[in-house]
Amino acid sequence: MRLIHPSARFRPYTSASGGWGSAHSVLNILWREQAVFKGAKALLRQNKPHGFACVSCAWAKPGDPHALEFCENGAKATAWELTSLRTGPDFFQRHSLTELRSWSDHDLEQQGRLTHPLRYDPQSDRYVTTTWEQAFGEIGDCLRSLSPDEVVFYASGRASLEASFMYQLFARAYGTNNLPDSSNMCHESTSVGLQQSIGVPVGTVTLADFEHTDCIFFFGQNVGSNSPRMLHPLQEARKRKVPIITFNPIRERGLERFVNPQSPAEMLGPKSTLISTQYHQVKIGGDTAAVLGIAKALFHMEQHASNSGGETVLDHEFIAQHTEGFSEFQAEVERHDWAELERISGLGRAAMEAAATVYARSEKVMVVYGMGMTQHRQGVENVQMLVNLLLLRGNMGKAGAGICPVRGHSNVQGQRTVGITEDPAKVPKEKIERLFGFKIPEQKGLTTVDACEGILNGSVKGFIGLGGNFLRAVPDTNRMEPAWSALAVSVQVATKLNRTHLVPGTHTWLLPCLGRIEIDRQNNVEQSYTTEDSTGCIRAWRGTAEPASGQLLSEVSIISGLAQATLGGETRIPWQQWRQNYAAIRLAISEVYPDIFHDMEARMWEPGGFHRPLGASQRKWTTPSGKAQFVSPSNLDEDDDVDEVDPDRRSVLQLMTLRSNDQFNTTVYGYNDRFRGVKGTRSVVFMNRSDIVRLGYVPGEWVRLRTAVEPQVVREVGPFQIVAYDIPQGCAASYYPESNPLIPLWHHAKQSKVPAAKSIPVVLIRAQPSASEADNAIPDEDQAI
Ligand SMILES: Nc1nc2c(c(=O)[nH]1)N[C@H]1C(S)=C(S)[C@@H](COP(=O)(O)OP(=O)(O)OC[C@H]3O[C@@H](n4cnc5c(=O)[nH]c(N)nc54)[C@H](O)[C@@H]3O)O[C@H]1N2
Ligand SMILES: Nc1nc2c(c(=O)[nH]1)N[C@H]1C(S)=C(S)[C@@H](COP(=O)(O)OP(=O)(O)OC[C@H]3O[C@@H](n4cnc5c(=O)[nH]c(N)nc54)[C@H](O)[C@@H]3O)O[C@H]1N2
Ligand SMILES: [Mo]
Repeated sequence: MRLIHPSARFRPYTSASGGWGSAHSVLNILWREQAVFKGAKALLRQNKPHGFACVSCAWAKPGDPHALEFCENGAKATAWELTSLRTGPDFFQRHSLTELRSWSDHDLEQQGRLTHPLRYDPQSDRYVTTTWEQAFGEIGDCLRSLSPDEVVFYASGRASLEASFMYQLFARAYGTNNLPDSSNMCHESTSVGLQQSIGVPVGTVTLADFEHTDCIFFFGQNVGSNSPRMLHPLQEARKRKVPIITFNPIRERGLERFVNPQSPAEMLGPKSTLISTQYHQVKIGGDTAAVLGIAKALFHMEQHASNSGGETVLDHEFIAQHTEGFSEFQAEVERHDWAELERISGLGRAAMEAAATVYARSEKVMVVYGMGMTQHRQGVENVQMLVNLLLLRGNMGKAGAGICPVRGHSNVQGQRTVGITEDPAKVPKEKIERLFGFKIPEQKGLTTVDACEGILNGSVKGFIGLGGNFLRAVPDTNRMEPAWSALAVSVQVATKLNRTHLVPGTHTWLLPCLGRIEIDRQNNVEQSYTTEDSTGCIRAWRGTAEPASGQLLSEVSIISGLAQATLGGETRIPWQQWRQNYAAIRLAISEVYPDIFHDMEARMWEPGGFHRPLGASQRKWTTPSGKAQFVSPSNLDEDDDVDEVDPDRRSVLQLMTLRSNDQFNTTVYGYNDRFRGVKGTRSVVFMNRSDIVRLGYVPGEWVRLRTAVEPQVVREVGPFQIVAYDIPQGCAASYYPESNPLIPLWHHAKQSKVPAAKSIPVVLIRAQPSASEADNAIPDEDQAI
């Protein structure tokens, strides 16, 4: 089945986010996935006590849930997993991998759930069914024939705490710390930045803080599409007149207006809630300059207050008692004049002063942020600038204040907590060695970028993927695919078919697993599982729907099967016992991490779960200096790589790669991006109208995008149609994952190695659409001024 696109359109979206559009969209997908009844029934249990944790984002789930505790995109994710469609053995008999490689991401996953364990057969170029026993045995043989440091154990951020804990033990007992996860492409800038600044790798804000805060800053996060349930606490805060100050290059609808689709009064009435009270369209990569501007304004206000005997603006007591590096930071701020800060941020001085004025008036401020901060060359410093801003007025370690990174995958934060990390220094080594009777390898493992380098240079020979779509999510995808075929072993554990599964190595398996919404029975007992959300809250859940196929195994079972086949009885890890009773895994987790997980079995069912202890929330700073750290930025200019191609940067645009409202990462549900007004296509590049004219184009023209650094390697995507959009001059946007071939592998955050997917220097090249692309073009009249 190939998708017939609805015809492409572009009509700026003028309604609020949420509302009828959202309700309509939920019904649509339940219908399309043939999951109306099953899906609707499941939605009532979503994010509820004794129900399942939404498989979409990691935003906190309240202890006293609403009657319907889900959002449009959470409902889409549920329908996507509970679909009645199946990708069974007959599908693979009909289609070779060569053929399937010409299919789109959307069409692949749209085939439905995988049902049987599969092995790639090179002769017929097809996946053929195998048995679990045989698959485990053969994979075990393959892994034993490789050297452990040649194998990568990737995790995508969905697997439960139980499965994740087992997975890292498996990798380490096998002999490697090669444990990259999706976090390496996502919030690793947070983990590195916050650890240095405040001594914890995670955010400090909890749901309760939203009830106390009196001001919220929002940097580079698209709440309406990517964490819509957060719109509820934001709406509540707005009802209390809490100002929300947003920094984003484009005017995201969810950050402007919201109608709660679960409130009949709002749905029927004319009222929507204004979300952002100030909206600053900062240039891509201009946030550090913007924060320095706000700090500069605060220092001026402070000076003025001290001259006139007014109230102080900075919290001097907090700064003296709790922080280090303040005077260096202040000197750095003074070093940059307004003209420079205005040029780099793209904001006027008055805008930065306006933000500072509200900040100075507020007593309990929180900063929320997302990929717009972390996926930059200066991703780590971006995060640290946000902390600096909070520290200036003691907005850390008190109710209603703090730092709030919005994580992506629903258990990505938890995976790190239970040991999925390439850095062995971050796991309790002695305890694990003593309990389980093996030595943790000392050598640091590979991050995602390192793993890609290893695949390119042939030093990585085996790859196990616990979920995800690695080959589509990573940078430089056009260079990665050919190299991937040289893998000796590729094992992918998945729920649905994706691109990564279609590029086989010498020995290749595709192992289908239960989704988290499905009932997981072991020995006839229904098992529960746990996750940790973006606010450090740990909670138990259980699946509620019948499994998509009788052949599916849980992730826990698959890991234990692989581990037993690979390691035999080499360790004291009780794989078989754990597989049969997940409470035994939790007991082991609480023995290894007692500070966080003591009495886990009881506490995990408390309403709303339990919070992990965080020093920074008590103003205890576990940094080397014992204080919270002001960090001075090393460089305000996002892109120091461009000069080699175009020193005056006239032709170069700064490209950010975005998610639409109709996708979950590489899973493309559909071709509409409702809030941005785009329908029926993803082949677009959003540009400022004056750039379009200046570069000699007209809206609607077709172009290819080419990366403007390292010209000896041609990195191109397209053709895309130009859409005139409200975006700062010099900036452009296109969709992820289609644009991933543009990101050079080395173009990542300097300290965290998160690919700089939000600041790719590109130039345009005029192009011709194919007949079918031209057929589905956005009509000219949609772009008339
Ligand atoms: N429905 C849905 N939900 C999701 C996902 C999904 O794909 N679909 N993905 C999940 C995952 S894994 C993650 S990590 C999160 C991602 O959620 P987000 O963090 O919201 O990530 P993006 O969609 O990439 O959008 C980043 C936002 O940052 C802005 N931005 C880009 N560059 C800059 C900049 O330089 N400065 C500023 N101030 N802003 C900038 C963009 O305009 C955009 O609004 O969502 C999670 N939830
Ligand atoms: N250009 C660009 N690149 C990016 C980003 C960007 O903003 N721009 N964002 C980055 C970010 S933030 C992230 S997190 C990564 C995401 O990278 P990944 O996490 O690797 O990718 P996903 O698209 O989330 O993975 C989707 C696949 O997961 C499988 N799956 C779904 N549910 C389950 C489950 O319960 N169990 C198992 N075993 N498998 C399951 C399905 O087969 C599905 O096809 O991409 C990164 N790449
Ligand atoms: Mo993410």
